[in-house]
Amino acid sequence: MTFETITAEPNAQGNSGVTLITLNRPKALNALSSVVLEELITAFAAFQADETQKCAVLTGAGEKAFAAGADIKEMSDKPAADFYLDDFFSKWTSHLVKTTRKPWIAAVNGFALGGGCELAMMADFIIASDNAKFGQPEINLGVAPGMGGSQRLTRAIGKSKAMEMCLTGRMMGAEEAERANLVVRVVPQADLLADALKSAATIASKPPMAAIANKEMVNAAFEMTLEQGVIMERRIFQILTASEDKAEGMAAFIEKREGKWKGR
Ligand code: CO8
Repeated sequence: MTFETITAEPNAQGNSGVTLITLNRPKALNALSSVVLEELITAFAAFQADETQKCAVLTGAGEKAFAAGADIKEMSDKPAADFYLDDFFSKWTSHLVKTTRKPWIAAVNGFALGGGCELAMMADFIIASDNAKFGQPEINLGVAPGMGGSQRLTRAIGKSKAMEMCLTGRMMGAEEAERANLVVRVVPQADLLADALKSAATIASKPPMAAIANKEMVNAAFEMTLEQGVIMERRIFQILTASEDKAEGMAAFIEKREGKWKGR
């Protein structure tokens, strides 16, 4: 599959079952234009539909940015009615967060600002390079986050830090982002992609249906009461006990061998 503003590579760098998707407008710091949006939706749909692919990594081309936000040049003279009538960015969230049921990781390799930070936070988790910088600087443009930043950032790092970042537009460095639980870990920039691909390959080696179920359960913690979430978890667990992979996984443990997964 060829794209204009991104690349998508199934079985990336020899990692079976791992799709690498790269935002590829480094001169514009991988700003998220409407073409990027459409292409990302297509790439994620292809990843979701391809039974051989189990986990994806999303990163940015170049050494400076994951994505420096929505494309300001494209938005600058767009009438408000168009933002509203097109329900700007809603398709993105629904495709990347809801339709993509398989796990995916954001490997943040520099600036992740505005829509870039919001895009990273749509991932199941974030691994950051040591030069990563996160921020919601929309206030400097006379607007505010529009792709979930005010909600996901607040849930991830708490009210005080999220509020301060949205109100001042300041950037948060990688070390602080790790302390604040925004990212899983920080690695040297040169090692970022290898680290993220390794993590994705580990996930891709797990029973695929169980991986989807684990993702669904953890995400439910943000949407449900504790009681509802615990019931939902128990029901999914019970459903998984009927899977062929459960029989295989437990037999493999007892027979001291690796499991061979069917994904059902
Ligand atoms: N959009 C378009 N182009 C961009 C963007 C962007 N977000 N960010 C950088 N670029 C371009 C620059 O214009 C420049 O292009 P050119 O060479 O043609 O002038 C090139 O990338 C390199 O950028 P800089 O020269 O500025 O590089 P610096 O290293 O000096 O600065 C920064 C890097 C600090 C990242 C700086 O580029 C910057 O502040 N960028 C904008 C960051 C920002 O404000 N992001 C938020 C955008 S708004 C947003 O995401 C809102 C989403 C929700 C909207 C919801 C509506 C419903």
